[in-house]
Parts: sequence; structure tokens; C-alpha cells
Amino acid sequence: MENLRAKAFELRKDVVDLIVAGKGGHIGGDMSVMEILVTLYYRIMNISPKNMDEPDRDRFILSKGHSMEAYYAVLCDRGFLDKGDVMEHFSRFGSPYIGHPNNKLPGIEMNSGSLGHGLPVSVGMALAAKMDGRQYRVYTVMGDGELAEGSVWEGVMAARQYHLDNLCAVVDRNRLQISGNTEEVMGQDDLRRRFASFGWNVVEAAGNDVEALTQVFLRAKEIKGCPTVVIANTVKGFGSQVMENKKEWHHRVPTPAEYEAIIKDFDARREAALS
Ligand SMILES: Cc1ncc(C[n+]2csc(CCOP(=O)(O)OP(=O)(O)O)c2C)c(N)n1
Ligand SMILES: [Mg+2]
Repeated sequence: MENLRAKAFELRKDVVDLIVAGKGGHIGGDMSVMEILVTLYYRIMNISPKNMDEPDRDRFILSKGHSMEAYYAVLCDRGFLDKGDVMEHFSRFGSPYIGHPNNKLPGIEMNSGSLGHGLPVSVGMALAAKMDGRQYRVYTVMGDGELAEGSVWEGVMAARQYHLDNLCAVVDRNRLQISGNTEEVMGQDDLRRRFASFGWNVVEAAGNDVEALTQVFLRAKEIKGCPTVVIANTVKGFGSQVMENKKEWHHRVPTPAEYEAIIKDFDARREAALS
């Protein structure tokens, strides 16, 4: 089985290179979400460049669309997009490789980036599967700051109402949003109790650990009668001391000295994952 712990650090390097090339990007949230994307795309979801036109493929929506650079790294590595092309044109004038999900690109189901819309659309997709007798599952990744959007909670209510056990939401619980600590900006505790009170199956996992995430996603597939939310406890900027848990790294381009330190940290963690 492929070493996905190491893979996540290889892809982190692609993310940083992309952000330097495009002169901008939401680097902190890219780092926190990486293992969630890797686990879903390499272990859990039935999605590949070959089946994107098949009605029974699983659906994925990156509701926290600003983490697009992490999503590019995964889509390129899985063969949906050409890495050289993305690297050359990312964030350039007129390019389709913009800073948020663009559904004109292969593999991307929905334009997102305006926070609060991914879950409601996912509810519609999951309900359509039930109505059409299809077996696909729908996965949506939200930020914890994003949960301040009221539309999220309308989606949460509807998902339970329609018993959407084919829907799995993930919260990238890094405890930071754009301007600081989530608990100071718009408190989210206690998320477990809050989702449970809406009738959801709630699980918590170490969100920067592919093996822990794999276990909870596999178990979620067995839950019947209600949707599941995975509260993935992550670290914003995960992978380098330069960035970890620092709100200044929500959107930032590393200086050459920072770049060097970050890559060194990634290489050390990758080596540790391989040994
Ligand atoms: C509706 C809407 N309002 C504001 C923004 C600007 N914005 C982009 S990222 C962000 C913070 C999001 O925080 P969080 O959901 O916790 O994401 P993460 O920490 O994973 O980066 C904000 C406010 C937006 N994209 N959409
Ligand atoms: Mg956050």
C-alpha cells in the first residue's frame, strides 16, 4: 500500500511551489486540509479521471474553496490535470487555473469559494442519488470558520430530514480563520454536541493523520439513516514550524529564506514517514 503519509509531504512541496509561481495562495488552509484530501482521493472515494462522466461516481466538493492549491496538487498527482500546465498558468490573467475551484476543469464538480454553499449543494446531490436509486456518496470539506455561515445549518437540517446517509461532511477544525482564533471570532464549541443535536452521526479524528482518517471514513460508509460529519482536528500551516498555528499564514507567499526552511521541514517529515 502506498505510503500516504509521505505522499502528503511531497504534495505540500508542490503547493508551496505553486504559490510561489502564482504569487499568492491560501497556504495555511492548504496545509491543514492536505491529509483529508489525500485520504479521500487515494483511499476512499470512487473518483478517477476515467469515471468523471459516470453517474455512479462519488461526488467531492471543496466547500472551503480557498484551499485550491492543495486541491490542484492532488488533482495533478491523480491525473485529472497536467502539473506542468497548472504550474505555468496558475493565477495568470485569463487562465482557467484560478485560486478557487472552477467547474470548467476536469474533476471539479462545483464552483466554490464563497463560503457556506458547498454543504447545501451536497445535500441536493445526495438527495438526487436517493431519488434516482444511485449508490454514489457525496463528500464535502468545510472550514471551521465557514461554519459561521447560516446556510451551512440549513443544509445540516435538510440532510437529517432526508436521512442522507450517503452524505459525509468534513470540518477542517484548525481553530483559525482569516482574522484569528475561531473561538474569538465566532465560537464553534461544542461542535460534536451541535451536529448531534441536529441528528447527525458525529465522529472526531486526528485530521493530519491519513491512517486515522481512513478508519473514520470507512466506518462512516456503514452508518445508515443519517448523515455523518467528521470533525478533523488539524493544524493550520501543518508541516513546518514556520507556519503552524499562525494566523498570518492564512494567505501568504514565503520569502526565499522561509521557503528554504519550509521545504527542509517537509523533507524531514517525509523522511520520518518513510522510515
Ligand atoms: C462568504 C464568504 N465570506 C468571506 C470570505 C473570505 N474568506 C476566505 S477564507 C476565509 C476564512 C475561512 O476560515 P476557515 O473556514 O476556518 O478556513 P481555513 O482555516 O481552513 O483556511 C474568509 C473569511 C469568503 N471566501 N466567502
Ligand atoms: Mg479554519
